[in-house]
Amino acid sequence: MTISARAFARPLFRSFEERLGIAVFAAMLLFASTHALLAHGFKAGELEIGHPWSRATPAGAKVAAGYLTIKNNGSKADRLVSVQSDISDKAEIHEMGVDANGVMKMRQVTGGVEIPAGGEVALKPGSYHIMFMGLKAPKNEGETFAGTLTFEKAGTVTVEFAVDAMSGQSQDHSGH
Ligand SMILES: [Cu+2]
Repeated sequence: MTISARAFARPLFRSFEERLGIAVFAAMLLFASTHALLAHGFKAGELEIGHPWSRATPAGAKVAAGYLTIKNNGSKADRLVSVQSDISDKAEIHEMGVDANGVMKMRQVTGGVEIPAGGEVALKPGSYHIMFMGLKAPKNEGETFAGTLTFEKAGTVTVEFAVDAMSGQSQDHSGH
C-alpha cells in the first residue's frame, strides 16, 4: 500500500521538483539582476564608476544630491567636469569644506574634480557631491534616474542613480 502510494506519488514529485527548480532558477536570476542594480557600476574608457546613488527627498524639495565613486585605471589623470540629468534644471559639482569660522559649508567646484592616474575619488556625503538643482519632482526610495557625467578625457557616460532612503548621514542643503 505504501509502495503503491509512493509509486503513484513519484512522477508527481518529479514534475513538482522540476517546476520548483525552474522557480528557484528564476528567483536566482531575479536576485542576480536586483543585486547587480544595488551594486551597480559603469565604465567610461579607463574609468570605473561605482554605485551612483541619491537620497529620497521630502515633498517640495528643490535639490537632491548624487554620490558615486570614480576609479581611474589609466596612466593619465582625468577630470569630472560636468553632470547633467533630466530630473533637475541643472546639476553642479559641489564640495563640502570648513570655512574660516570653522563652519561646514558647501561650494561649487570650478574646473572639475581630478581623478588621479591609478587613483580613486569618492563623491560622498560630507565631501564632493553632485547637486541636482531645480528638482522637477521628489525622488522616492527605490527609484532610479539617469545622469550623464562628462570627463575631460574619457568623454561622456550615462549612469543610473539608485535612490536610497531619506535617513542616513544628513547634509544641510538649506543654503540652496
Ligand atoms: Cu551641495
